Amino acid sequence: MKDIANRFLENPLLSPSDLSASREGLEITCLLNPGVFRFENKIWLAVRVAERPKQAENSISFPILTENGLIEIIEILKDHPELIATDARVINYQGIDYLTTLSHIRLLCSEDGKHFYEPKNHPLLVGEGILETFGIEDCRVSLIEGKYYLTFTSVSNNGVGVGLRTTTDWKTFEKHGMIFPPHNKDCAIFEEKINGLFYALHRPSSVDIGGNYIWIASSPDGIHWGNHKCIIKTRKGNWDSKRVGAGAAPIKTEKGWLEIYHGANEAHQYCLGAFLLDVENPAKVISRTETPIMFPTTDYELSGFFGNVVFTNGHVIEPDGDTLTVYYGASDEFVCGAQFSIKEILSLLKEV
Ligand code: MAN
Repeated sequence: MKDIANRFLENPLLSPSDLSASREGLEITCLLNPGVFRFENKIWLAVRVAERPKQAENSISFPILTENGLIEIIEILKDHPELIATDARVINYQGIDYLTTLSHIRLLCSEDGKHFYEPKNHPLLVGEGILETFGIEDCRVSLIEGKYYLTFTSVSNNGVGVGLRTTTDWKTFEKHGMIFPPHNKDCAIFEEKINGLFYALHRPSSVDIGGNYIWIASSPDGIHWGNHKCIIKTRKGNWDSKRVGAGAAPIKTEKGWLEIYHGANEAHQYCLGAFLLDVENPAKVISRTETPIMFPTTDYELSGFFGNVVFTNGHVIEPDGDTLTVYYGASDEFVCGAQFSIKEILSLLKEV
């Protein structure tokens, strides 16, 4: 097993204390999993900001949104008999699952890809309506024919699905509602149409038969999706045995579409791997890495809000055409960066 990521010496690039909370009464618990794009000669991150109230010793409290966009705080005593709180990210109370934090998406930009700041006059992207009362998360950004497509996880007590908004100026956004209903997340739209159609990777989950696998779908308009096919499954006994999910939009190479994906095992360790899809028929998997190309190793990847996690849904390709700068969430708490050689990743793929 070889970790081939060249981590930025400046890591973590962003920590919760670097930004201010979106509302009075909340504090930032985690900054994670940014979508990445170039716009107006800068590198931008669409960072997931997870917030909650300052925690009291004997209770767990977290915000949820009402349908009208107001915040409601739920507070539960830690010794309540109907509380199951074994995962830092999600609890079950009186038979209902809740998230322990509420996420929105915040735009940050940078001239050098390492020092990020909040630009003026750009809105926060927040959950809206009954399908986003537990927030929006893990935004992927794809630029297609001059328009940015933002796919993100929409969470509510109705389930976890994929929402879509589009923009050209990052100030005004068109909302297209939920494009993949629950349970679904990790949706990355290809940045080029193939034979006239949009393509997207997505990750439905089956509770009984099936699992947490990566699927591909196509669409005539980027909004209505069909022709679903399951293309990448978990591998028993391997680093990606429990769940797999797409990272950012696939990278077009001369060998095919290269996708960086995350895989988690039974112990909830999240690593990154890669697979390659046929250029003309992206539902055809050509090859896949057997071992991860990156796994949690540094302090900030091993411990934090939810330790032992490297997770990516955003990257940029540098002007040399080979250096891939991947931005990633470490321990579900910090935003970090690392560089890979695309050629090196391609050399590690094994035919399937
Ligand atoms: C999982 C984790 C959390 C996330 C929820 C809802 O529990 O990925 O970080 O908040 O799903 O998407």
